[in-house]
Amino acid sequence: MDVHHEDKDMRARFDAYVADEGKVEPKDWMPDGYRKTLVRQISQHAHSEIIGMQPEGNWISRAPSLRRKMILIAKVQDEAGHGLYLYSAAETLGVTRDEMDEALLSGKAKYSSIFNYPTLNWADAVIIGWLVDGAAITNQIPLCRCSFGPYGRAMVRVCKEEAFHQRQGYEGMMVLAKGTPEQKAMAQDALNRWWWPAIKMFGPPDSDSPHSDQNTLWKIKRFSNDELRQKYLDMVVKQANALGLTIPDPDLKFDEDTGHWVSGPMDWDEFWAVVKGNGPCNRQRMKHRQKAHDDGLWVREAAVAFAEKQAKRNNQQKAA
Ligand code: BYC
Repeated sequence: MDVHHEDKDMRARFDAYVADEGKVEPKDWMPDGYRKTLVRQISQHAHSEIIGMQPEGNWISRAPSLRRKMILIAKVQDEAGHGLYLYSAAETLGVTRDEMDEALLSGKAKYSSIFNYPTLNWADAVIIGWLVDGAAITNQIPLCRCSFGPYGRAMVRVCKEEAFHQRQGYEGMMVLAKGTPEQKAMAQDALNRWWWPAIKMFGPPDSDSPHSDQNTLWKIKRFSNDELRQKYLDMVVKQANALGLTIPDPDLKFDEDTGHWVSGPMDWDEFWAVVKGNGPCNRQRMKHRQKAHDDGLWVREAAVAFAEKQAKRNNQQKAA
Protein backbone atom coordinates (compact mmCIF):
# COMPACT_ATOMS: atom_id res chain seq x y z
CA MET A 1 0.00 0.00 0.00
CA ASP A 2 1.43 3.40 -0.81
CA VAL A 3 2.08 5.61 2.20
CA HIS A 4 -0.27 8.42 1.17
CA HIS A 5 -3.16 6.00 0.79
CA GLU A 6 -2.39 4.44 4.18
CA ASP A 7 -2.24 7.91 5.78
CA LYS A 8 -5.64 8.75 4.35
CA ASP A 9 -7.15 5.60 5.81
CA MET A 10 -5.55 6.21 9.17
CA ARG A 11 -6.70 9.81 9.13
CA ALA A 12 -10.29 8.75 8.41
CA ARG A 13 -10.15 6.17 11.23
CA PHE A 14 -8.65 8.72 13.60
CA ASP A 15 -11.31 11.33 12.77
CA ALA A 16 -14.11 8.78 13.31
CA TYR A 17 -12.58 7.63 16.62
CA VAL A 18 -12.36 11.19 17.91
CA ALA A 19 -15.84 12.07 16.62
CA ASP A 20 -17.09 9.13 18.68
CA GLU A 21 -15.51 10.65 21.84
CA GLY A 22 -12.47 8.32 21.82
CA LYS A 23 -9.50 9.57 23.87
CA VAL A 24 -6.12 9.85 22.17
CA GLU A 25 -3.03 8.83 24.16
CA PRO A 26 0.58 9.86 23.41
CA LYS A 27 1.65 6.59 21.77
CA ASP A 28 -1.42 6.38 19.51
CA TRP A 29 -1.14 7.30 15.85
CA MET A 30 -2.31 10.85 15.25
CA PRO A 31 -2.28 13.22 12.25
CA ASP A 32 0.64 15.65 12.16
CA GLY A 33 -1.79 18.58 12.25
CA TYR A 34 -3.40 17.27 15.45
CA ARG A 35 -0.01 16.88 17.13
CA LYS A 36 1.11 20.30 15.93
CA THR A 37 -1.98 22.20 17.06
CA LEU A 38 -1.85 20.53 20.48
CA VAL A 39 1.84 21.33 20.97
CA ARG A 40 1.02 24.93 20.02
CA GLN A 41 -1.98 25.25 22.33
CA ILE A 42 -0.65 23.30 25.33
CA SER A 43 2.76 25.00 25.28
CA GLN A 44 1.15 28.43 24.94
CA HIS A 45 -1.12 27.53 27.82
CA ALA A 46 1.91 26.48 29.91
CA HIS A 47 3.74 29.71 29.05
CA SER A 48 0.66 31.71 30.11
CA GLU A 49 0.65 30.06 33.52
CA ILE A 50 4.35 30.80 34.02
CA ILE A 51 4.30 34.38 32.72
CA GLY A 52 1.01 34.84 34.60
CA MET A 53 2.92 34.46 37.89
CA GLN A 54 4.55 37.87 37.35
CA PRO A 55 1.68 40.37 37.69
CA GLU A 56 0.42 38.77 40.91
CA GLY A 57 3.88 37.85 42.23
CA ASN A 58 4.60 41.57 42.04
CA TRP A 59 2.27 42.07 45.05
CA ILE A 60 3.43 39.25 47.35
CA SER A 61 5.81 41.52 49.25
CA ARG A 62 3.17 44.27 49.50
CA ALA A 63 0.02 42.29 50.35
CA PRO A 64 -2.03 44.22 52.94
CA SER A 65 -2.08 41.45 55.61
CA LEU A 66 -0.36 38.19 56.51
CA ARG A 67 -3.52 36.27 55.51
CA ARG A 68 -3.61 37.90 52.06
CA LYS A 69 0.12 37.29 51.63
CA MET A 70 -0.24 33.57 52.44
CA ILE A 71 -3.15 33.17 50.03
CA LEU A 72 -1.30 35.00 47.25
CA ILE A 73 1.89 32.96 47.69
CA ALA A 74 -0.16 29.73 47.51
CA LYS A 75 -1.98 30.93 44.39
CA VAL A 76 1.18 31.94 42.55
CA GLN A 77 2.74 28.57 43.44
CA ASP A 78 -0.36 26.85 42.04
CA GLU A 79 0.16 28.68 38.73
CA ALA A 80 3.75 27.36 38.59
CA GLY A 81 2.35 23.86 39.17
CA HIS A 82 -0.16 24.32 36.32
CA GLY A 83 2.68 25.35 34.03
CA LEU A 84 4.60 22.19 34.96
CA TYR A 85 1.66 19.80 34.36
CA LEU A 86 1.10 21.46 31.00
CA TYR A 87 4.76 21.32 29.92
CA SER A 88 4.70 17.62 30.86
CA ALA A 89 1.52 17.04 28.83
CA ALA A 90 3.14 18.77 25.83
CA GLU A 91 6.34 16.69 26.23
CA THR A 92 4.29 13.52 25.68
CA LEU A 93 3.76 14.80 22.12
CA GLY A 94 7.49 14.71 21.40
CA VAL A 95 8.54 18.31 22.03
CA THR A 96 11.22 18.96 24.68
CA ARG A 97 11.07 21.43 27.52
CA ASP A 98 14.18 23.12 26.13
CA GLU A 99 12.45 23.62 22.77
CA MET A 100 9.40 25.12 24.47
CA ASP A 101 11.55 27.42 26.63
CA GLU A 102 13.45 28.53 23.56
CA ALA A 103 10.23 29.28 21.67
CA LEU A 104 8.97 31.43 24.54
CA LEU A 105 12.22 33.28 25.15
CA SER A 106 12.83 33.99 21.48
CA GLY A 107 9.31 35.41 21.12
CA LYS A 108 8.19 32.67 18.69
CA ALA A 109 5.55 31.26 21.04
CA LYS A 110 2.62 33.25 22.32
CA TYR A 111 1.20 33.46 25.82
CA SER A 112 -2.09 34.94 26.97
CA SER A 113 -2.53 38.62 26.12
CA ILE A 114 -3.92 39.33 29.60
CA PHE A 115 -0.55 39.10 31.32
CA ASN A 116 0.83 42.11 29.48
CA TYR A 117 -1.07 44.64 31.60
CA PRO A 118 0.38 46.15 34.79
CA THR A 119 -0.79 45.51 38.36
CA LEU A 120 -0.57 49.09 39.60
CA ASN A 121 -2.12 48.55 43.03
CA TRP A 122 -3.52 45.89 45.35
CA ALA A 123 -6.96 45.93 43.68
CA ASP A 124 -5.28 44.87 40.41
CA ALA A 125 -3.73 41.83 42.09
CA VAL A 126 -7.17 40.94 43.52
CA ILE A 127 -9.11 41.49 40.31
CA ILE A 128 -6.89 38.96 38.48
CA GLY A 129 -8.37 36.26 40.74
CA TRP A 130 -11.93 37.33 39.99
CA LEU A 131 -11.78 38.22 36.28
CA VAL A 132 -8.76 36.34 34.90
CA ASP A 133 -9.22 33.11 36.83
CA GLY A 134 -12.97 33.39 36.13
CA ALA A 135 -12.20 33.52 32.39
CA ALA A 136 -9.69 30.69 32.80
CA ILE A 137 -12.30 28.38 34.36
CA THR A 138 -14.89 29.25 31.71
CA ASN A 139 -12.34 28.31 29.03
CA GLN A 140 -10.82 25.31 30.81
CA ILE A 141 -13.83 23.35 32.10
CA PRO A 142 -14.63 22.28 28.51
CA LEU A 143 -10.92 21.46 28.00
CA CYS A 144 -11.29 18.68 30.65
CA ARG A 145 -13.13 16.82 27.85
CA CYS A 146 -10.38 17.46 25.29
CA SER A 147 -9.81 14.44 23.04
CA PHE A 148 -6.09 14.33 23.98
CA GLY A 149 -5.97 12.41 27.27
CA PRO A 150 -2.98 14.03 29.04
CA TYR A 151 -4.29 17.57 28.40
CA GLY A 152 -7.82 16.77 29.58
CA ARG A 153 -6.54 15.04 32.71
CA ALA A 154 -4.20 17.93 33.57
CA MET A 155 -7.16 20.30 33.20
CA VAL A 156 -9.25 18.46 35.81
CA ARG A 157 -6.82 19.34 38.59
CA VAL A 158 -6.08 22.79 37.19
CA CYS A 159 -9.81 23.63 37.16
CA LYS A 160 -10.24 22.61 40.80
CA GLU A 161 -7.45 25.00 41.77
CA GLU A 162 -8.72 27.77 39.46
CA ALA A 163 -12.15 27.52 41.11
CA PHE A 164 -10.51 28.28 44.47
CA HIS A 165 -8.50 31.11 42.90
CA GLN A 166 -11.61 32.67 41.42
CA ARG A 167 -13.47 32.54 44.74
CA GLN A 168 -10.61 34.10 46.65
CA GLY A 169 -10.45 36.86 44.03
CA TYR A 170 -14.18 37.49 44.29
CA GLU A 171 -13.98 37.54 48.09
CA GLY A 172 -11.10 40.04 47.90
CA MET A 173 -13.13 42.25 45.56
CA MET A 174 -16.11 42.02 47.92
CA VAL A 175 -14.00 43.31 50.80
CA LEU A 176 -12.81 46.25 48.67
CA ALA A 177 -16.22 46.99 47.12
CA LYS A 178 -17.96 46.97 50.52
CA GLY A 179 -15.11 48.85 52.24
CA THR A 180 -14.33 52.55 52.55
CA PRO A 181 -15.18 54.90 49.64
CA GLU A 182 -11.45 54.87 48.73
CA GLN A 183 -11.41 51.06 48.62
CA LYS A 184 -14.57 50.96 46.50
CA ALA A 185 -13.02 53.51 44.12
CA MET A 186 -9.90 51.31 43.82
CA ALA A 187 -12.09 48.29 42.99
CA GLN A 188 -13.98 50.25 40.31
CA ASP A 189 -10.76 51.68 38.86
CA ALA A 190 -9.29 48.16 38.58
CA LEU A 191 -12.46 46.95 36.83
CA ASN A 192 -12.29 49.91 34.42
CA ARG A 193 -8.75 48.93 33.39
CA TRP A 194 -9.07 45.11 33.37
CA TRP A 195 -12.53 44.65 31.85
CA TRP A 196 -11.69 44.84 28.15
CA PRO A 197 -8.43 42.87 28.35
CA ALA A 198 -10.29 40.14 30.33
CA ILE A 199 -13.14 39.76 27.86
CA LYS A 200 -10.66 39.58 24.99
CA MET A 201 -8.81 36.65 26.66
CA PHE A 202 -11.14 34.24 24.84
CA GLY A 203 -9.37 35.07 21.59
CA PRO A 204 -10.44 36.76 18.37
CA PRO A 205 -14.06 36.67 17.17
CA ASP A 206 -15.06 33.34 15.58
CA SER A 207 -14.95 34.93 12.12
CA ASP A 208 -11.25 35.66 12.71
CA SER A 209 -10.18 32.43 14.47
CA PRO A 210 -8.20 30.25 12.04
CA HIS A 211 -7.82 27.23 14.36
CA SER A 212 -11.41 26.92 15.53
CA ASP A 213 -13.05 24.80 12.83
CA GLN A 214 -10.50 21.99 12.74
CA ASN A 215 -9.97 21.98 16.51
CA THR A 216 -13.72 21.72 17.08
CA LEU A 217 -13.91 18.71 14.74
CA TRP A 218 -11.01 17.14 16.64
CA LYS A 219 -12.81 17.84 19.94
CA ILE A 220 -9.99 19.92 21.32
CA LYS A 221 -12.32 22.91 21.41
CA ARG A 222 -15.88 22.26 22.62
CA PHE A 223 -17.17 25.83 22.37
CA SER A 224 -16.14 28.66 20.09
CA ASN A 225 -14.32 31.77 21.32
CA ASP A 226 -17.52 33.85 21.06
CA GLU A 227 -19.65 31.22 22.81
CA LEU A 228 -17.28 31.13 25.77
CA ARG A 229 -17.09 34.94 25.82
CA GLN A 230 -20.89 35.04 26.01
CA LYS A 231 -21.02 32.57 28.93
CA TYR A 232 -18.42 34.67 30.73
CA LEU A 233 -20.22 37.95 30.07
CA ASP A 234 -23.50 36.57 31.45
CA MET A 235 -21.71 35.30 34.57
CA VAL A 236 -19.57 38.35 35.28
CA VAL A 237 -22.26 41.01 34.78
CA LYS A 238 -24.27 39.35 37.59
CA GLN A 239 -21.21 39.22 39.83
CA ALA A 240 -20.34 42.88 39.15
CA ASN A 241 -23.92 43.86 40.00
CA ALA A 242 -23.70 41.93 43.27
CA LEU A 243 -20.49 43.81 44.09
CA GLY A 244 -22.13 47.15 43.27
CA LEU A 245 -19.53 47.81 40.55
CA THR A 246 -20.18 49.08 37.01
CA ILE A 247 -18.88 47.29 33.92
CA PRO A 248 -17.15 50.04 31.90
CA ASP A 249 -19.14 49.43 28.73
CA PRO A 250 -21.72 52.13 27.96
CA ASP A 251 -23.28 49.93 25.26
CA LEU A 252 -23.77 46.87 27.48
CA LYS A 253 -27.42 45.83 27.37
CA PHE A 254 -29.65 42.89 28.24
CA ASP A 255 -31.45 41.28 25.32
CA GLU A 256 -34.86 40.16 26.59
CA ASP A 257 -35.42 37.91 23.57
CA THR A 258 -32.26 35.83 23.96
CA GLY A 259 -31.85 36.22 27.74
CA HIS A 260 -28.20 37.23 27.23
CA TRP A 261 -26.14 40.34 27.90
CA VAL A 262 -24.81 42.02 24.77
CA SER A 263 -21.41 43.71 24.85
CA GLY A 264 -20.43 46.91 23.08
CA PRO A 265 -17.76 46.81 20.32
CA MET A 266 -14.32 45.45 21.24
CA ASP A 267 -11.09 47.02 20.04
CA TRP A 268 -9.42 44.11 18.24
CA ASP A 269 -6.57 46.28 16.93
CA GLU A 270 -5.53 46.80 20.54
CA PHE A 271 -5.70 43.01 21.16
CA TRP A 272 -3.48 42.18 18.17
CA ALA A 273 -0.98 44.87 19.12
CA VAL A 274 -0.63 43.23 22.55
CA VAL A 275 -0.43 39.71 21.07
CA LYS A 276 2.29 40.88 18.69
CA GLY A 277 4.46 42.12 21.57
CA ASN A 278 3.44 45.77 21.90
CA GLY A 279 1.31 45.74 25.04
CA PRO A 280 2.19 47.84 28.09
CA CYS A 281 4.31 45.11 29.77
CA ASN A 282 5.37 42.60 27.06
CA ARG A 283 9.03 43.60 27.14
CA GLN A 284 9.20 43.67 30.93
CA ARG A 285 7.55 40.22 31.20
CA MET A 286 10.03 38.68 28.77
CA LYS A 287 13.00 40.39 30.42
CA HIS A 288 12.00 38.97 33.82
CA ARG A 289 11.38 35.52 32.33
CA GLN A 290 14.83 35.55 30.65
CA LYS A 291 16.48 36.56 33.93
CA ALA A 292 14.66 33.81 35.87
CA HIS A 293 15.76 31.33 33.19
CA ASP A 294 19.38 32.47 33.39
CA ASP A 295 19.35 32.52 37.20
CA GLY A 296 17.96 28.95 37.18
CA LEU A 297 20.80 27.54 35.07
CA TRP A 298 22.69 26.19 38.09
CA VAL A 299 19.55 24.37 39.27
CA ARG A 300 19.09 22.69 35.90
CA GLU A 301 22.79 21.76 35.79
CA ALA A 302 22.67 20.39 39.35
CA ALA A 303 19.54 18.33 38.54
CA VAL A 304 21.22 16.82 35.46
CA ALA A 305 24.44 16.06 37.40
CA PHE A 306 22.41 14.42 40.18
CA ALA A 307 20.40 12.31 37.70
CA GLU A 308 23.65 11.21 35.98
CA LYS A 309 25.19 10.26 39.33
CA GLN A 310 22.10 8.24 40.29
CA ALA A 311 22.04 6.48 36.91
CA LYS A 312 25.74 5.62 37.21
CA ARG A 313 25.25 4.25 40.73
CA ASN A 314 22.24 2.18 39.62
CA ASN A 315 24.23 0.74 36.71
CA GLN A 316 27.17 -0.13 39.01
CA GLN A 317 24.79 -1.85 41.45
CA LYS A 318 23.18 -3.82 38.61
CA ALA A 319 26.61 -4.87 37.29
CA ALA A 320 27.84 -5.95 40.76
N1 BYC B 1 -3.66 35.87 23.90
O1 BYC B 1 -7.60 30.61 16.05
P1 BYC B 1 -7.55 31.13 17.45
C1 BYC B 1 -4.44 31.39 33.42
C2 BYC B 1 -3.87 33.59 19.33
S1 BYC B 1 -3.54 31.12 31.99
C3 BYC B 1 -2.65 35.62 23.03
O2 BYC B 1 -8.86 31.47 18.07
P2 BYC B 1 -7.20 28.88 19.22
C4 BYC B 1 -3.86 32.05 34.61
C5 BYC B 1 -3.87 32.07 19.10
O3 BYC B 1 -2.89 31.43 19.90
C6 BYC B 1 -4.80 31.10 30.74
N2 BYC B 1 -2.85 34.99 21.84
O4 BYC B 1 -6.72 30.11 18.35
C7 BYC B 1 -2.50 32.01 34.85
C8 BYC B 1 -3.60 32.02 17.61
O5 BYC B 1 -2.23 32.31 17.35
P3 BYC B 1 -1.19 31.18 16.75
C9 BYC B 1 -4.32 30.72 29.41
C10 BYC B 1 -4.12 34.58 21.57
O6 BYC B 1 -6.00 28.18 19.74
C11 BYC B 1 -1.96 32.72 35.93
C12 BYC B 1 -4.36 33.23 17.08
O7 BYC B 1 -4.51 34.12 18.19
N3 BYC B 1 -5.35 29.87 28.84
O8 BYC B 1 -5.54 31.07 33.35
O9 BYC B 1 -8.22 28.07 18.48
C13 BYC B 1 -2.78 33.47 36.77
C14 BYC B 1 -5.71 32.87 16.52
O10 BYC B 1 -6.63 32.43 17.54
C15 BYC B 1 -5.18 34.79 22.45
C16 BYC B 1 -5.13 29.11 27.76
O11 BYC B 1 -4.09 29.15 27.15
C17 BYC B 1 -4.93 35.48 23.66
N4 BYC B 1 -5.88 35.76 24.56
O12 BYC B 1 -7.99 29.56 20.44
C18 BYC B 1 -4.16 33.48 36.53
C19 BYC B 1 -6.26 28.19 27.40
N5 BYC B 1 -6.30 34.29 21.90
O13 BYC B 1 -1.05 30.14 17.84
C20 BYC B 1 -4.71 32.76 35.47
C21 BYC B 1 -5.91 27.22 26.30
C22 BYC B 1 -5.94 33.77 20.71
O14 BYC B 1 -1.82 30.63 15.51
N6 BYC B 1 -6.01 27.84 24.99
N7 BYC B 1 -4.64 33.96 20.52
O15 BYC B 1 0.09 31.92 16.52
C23 BYC B 1 -7.16 27.94 24.32
O16 BYC B 1 -8.25 27.58 24.78
C24 BYC B 1 -7.08 28.48 22.91
O17 BYC B 1 -5.76 28.36 22.46
C25 BYC B 1 -7.56 29.96 22.80
C26 BYC B 1 -7.35 30.44 21.34
C27 BYC B 1 -9.05 30.06 23.12
C28 BYC B 1 -6.77 30.89 23.72
